[in-house]
Amino acid sequence: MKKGFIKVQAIVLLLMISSVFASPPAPYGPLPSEAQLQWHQLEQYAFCHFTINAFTDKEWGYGDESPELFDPTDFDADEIVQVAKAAGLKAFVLTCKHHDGFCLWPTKTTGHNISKSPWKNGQGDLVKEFSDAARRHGLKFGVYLSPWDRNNTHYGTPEYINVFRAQLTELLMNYGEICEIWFDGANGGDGYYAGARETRKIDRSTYYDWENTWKICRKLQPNAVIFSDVGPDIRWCGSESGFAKYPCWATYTPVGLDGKKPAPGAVEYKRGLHGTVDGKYWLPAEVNFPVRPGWFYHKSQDSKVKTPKQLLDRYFSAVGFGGSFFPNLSPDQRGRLHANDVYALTTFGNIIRELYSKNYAEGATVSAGVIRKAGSGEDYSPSNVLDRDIETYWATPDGTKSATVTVELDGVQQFDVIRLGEPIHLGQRIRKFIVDVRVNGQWRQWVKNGSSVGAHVLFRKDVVSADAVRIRILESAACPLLSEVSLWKLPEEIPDSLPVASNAKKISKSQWTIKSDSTERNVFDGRADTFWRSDSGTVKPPQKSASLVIDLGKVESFSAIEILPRQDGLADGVIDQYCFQWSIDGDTWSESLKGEFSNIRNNPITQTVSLNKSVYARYLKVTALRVLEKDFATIAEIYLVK
Ligand code: FUL
Ligand code: CA
Repeated sequence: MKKGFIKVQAIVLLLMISSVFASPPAPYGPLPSEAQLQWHQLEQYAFCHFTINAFTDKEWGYGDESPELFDPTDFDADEIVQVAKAAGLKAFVLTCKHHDGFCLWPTKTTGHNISKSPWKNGQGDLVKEFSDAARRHGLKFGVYLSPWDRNNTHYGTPEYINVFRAQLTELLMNYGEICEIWFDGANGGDGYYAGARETRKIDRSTYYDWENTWKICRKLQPNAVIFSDVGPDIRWCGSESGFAKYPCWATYTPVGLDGKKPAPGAVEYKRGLHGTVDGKYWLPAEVNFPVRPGWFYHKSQDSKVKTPKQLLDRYFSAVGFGGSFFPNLSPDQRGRLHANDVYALTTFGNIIRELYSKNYAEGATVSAGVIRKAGSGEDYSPSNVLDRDIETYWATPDGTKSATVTVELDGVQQFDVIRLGEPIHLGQRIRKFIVDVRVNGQWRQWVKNGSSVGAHVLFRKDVVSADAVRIRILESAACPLLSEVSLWKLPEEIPDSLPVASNAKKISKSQWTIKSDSTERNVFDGRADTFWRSDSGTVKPPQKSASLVIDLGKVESFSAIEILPRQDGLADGVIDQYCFQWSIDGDTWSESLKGEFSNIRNNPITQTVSLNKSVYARYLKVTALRVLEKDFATIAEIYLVK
């Protein structure tokens, strides 16, 4: 008894002494939760947009679409999930309800759901099909539930929040473990609203009472991360292009609009591109982007699928900057993926597998200028950067602001990618670093402007033959820690084309003219950076709209009109409600073809309007009924497709 007591005392004393001379580094700043740590390890996962829009050729349904339109002829969840898996994607997040309000599962909250569709005689449940398939193939599963609902009669009233929460509860209770819950910017605007067909404005910062909705998520799926423009777990990177910006901090202080509290859809979202150094919350970036120009399937975009090279470029800006790579899959009317998408995704997967097949830092010897003193059971040696385990790391003593770690490779190695990581469970600390490589006995700078590191950062450079690599940490908010230094090489061939080429032919614009010689000709100069701009004050719905008439030079036949919005990132004058008319003689005009360019603010891609037949015309009239910002209209380019 006494002996045991002394032994315990001795251990306590030893622990006390070792904690005076050595102790683990104190955490710095906001820290990731357990769920966020798990999420960081996913790195790449699939989004999937599939609903009635695939059958109506729309990006945003208005909410008045009949459920009968949803009838995939050859749906195959296993095939889609297996393509995602072959692309190296580790989870699958499905749009269970998009803005049009159609629920892909037999919800009890609204009749506007899949049980009213002919598919599987109304017995189908797409959420179940996909969540089961994801699990069968070892992928996690996540759900997207659009807060904006252009179908629901209650949208805009407090009652709708109950409907929304009931839908969320169904999704979180009936489909097993959910890894991510995805809420978009929660628009509000015009819609069908059970026949009202009106505009319903909501106050985005108060209407949804997000705090209490997030509580439901926490209670029902405590391991899931919640995504929105403002978190609370994962932030939007502020772009749908697939590119974040470096440095890209895992911490973020969202700034609300007009001095209001930040809320989904009511933040200065472009700040998400970089995040905030020393930000208030741990809110790493998710880089979501469609593999096609749009989020939903459109036949006209079959040849515009991102190539393996274009996917890889985005990988280096997403995972490469410390965020996640989140490409979107768009099943077609069969309920399957087009051959170009399958090719691009699976080829991308092969490239990533090859990239990570050999770590050229393996077998290296690592040394550092300073090493933190380790207590018993602790290990802060520099060689910890080699094991690719984020929890083991090289640490420096308290008070250190700069330090160097040198990796002597196992002979001369050839590589073109370096990957670094911090043990983020202790926060994000490194602010500035340089990577040098030693070539023929000479050190030379390889990465010059290193800044954020976080869970992972990747730099892709020209292939180098070097026998040592050195990371010089120049600035750190607290004693720097490093958990990973690894070196990789990309395959020589990165394909940049697609197997199925387009057969859509565009009409030559060489004979096009306009009435005057103003900026109007900018719509057919073939340049994306020049645009037509109508005079200020010409667009003021519902009274005023700006029109542009083009003379094609001769009667042409075409079946689709393409409009490229201005490409300089500004929303001023970007048309979101259009009207087209055409004429053979310039006197008698066709009926108006009106519609909406959905999601053009976040994703300003070429907008294709199919006429569903070929028409003959020499004159085309384009009218801007509504624009996103300001009171004039702009168009960068117009194309006519045969
Ligand atoms: C946006 C939506 O408006 C788009 O349609 C798409 O779903 C994208 C992922 O989020 O907020
Ligand atoms: Ca132009």
